[in-house]
Amino acid sequence: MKKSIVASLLIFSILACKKEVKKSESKSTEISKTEKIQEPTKNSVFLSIQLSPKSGSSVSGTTEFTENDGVVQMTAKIKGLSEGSHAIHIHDKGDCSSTDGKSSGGHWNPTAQPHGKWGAKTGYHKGDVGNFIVENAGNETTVEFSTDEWCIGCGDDTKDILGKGVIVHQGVDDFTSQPSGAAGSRVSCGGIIQ
Ligand SMILES: [Cu+2]
Ligand SMILES: [Zn+2]
Repeated sequence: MKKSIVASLLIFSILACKKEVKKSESKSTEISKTEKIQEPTKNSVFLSIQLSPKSGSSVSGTTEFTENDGVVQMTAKIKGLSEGSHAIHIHDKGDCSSTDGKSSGGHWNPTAQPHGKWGAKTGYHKGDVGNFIVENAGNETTVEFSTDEWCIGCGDDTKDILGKGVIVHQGVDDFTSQPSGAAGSRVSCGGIIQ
């Protein structure tokens, strides 16, 4: 009789012990969950993508997008371009599968505006980043652009660059020809995909 009481006490205390362990485990999970929820409220998003050669070029590089307090900063580092001016745009699709880069579609234009120079009163596409100059063909060229008219993954179709594509052109954007500024062949492409 005594033995069985001792045995059942032992089992009881083992069970009680297990329960306590479980309780403290669930507590710690709750804490880490709250920590994870707090992260996005900092409102900082970072995305780095590769630019791949297209149309028989050797133009490659990277493009980084950082969103802070509602402003998206784009930093593109491009090499393999010829000296002079070249256009860079955000196109409608993040699909760079075709050899000529045309799988990325036309300019990203969610607000149904004419093509133009960024900020023009007559209108411009949300993808009309513009032109940049390559001063030395042997060096990497950095292109910087920032705007509060974009976001990274916010879900607002008029602002969200996620799923779109970065296109570098061989030629110059004249800001007037429709629908894409007559910037010539697409020499580098990168899908804006996480
Ligand atoms: Cu373009
Ligand atoms: Zn355009």
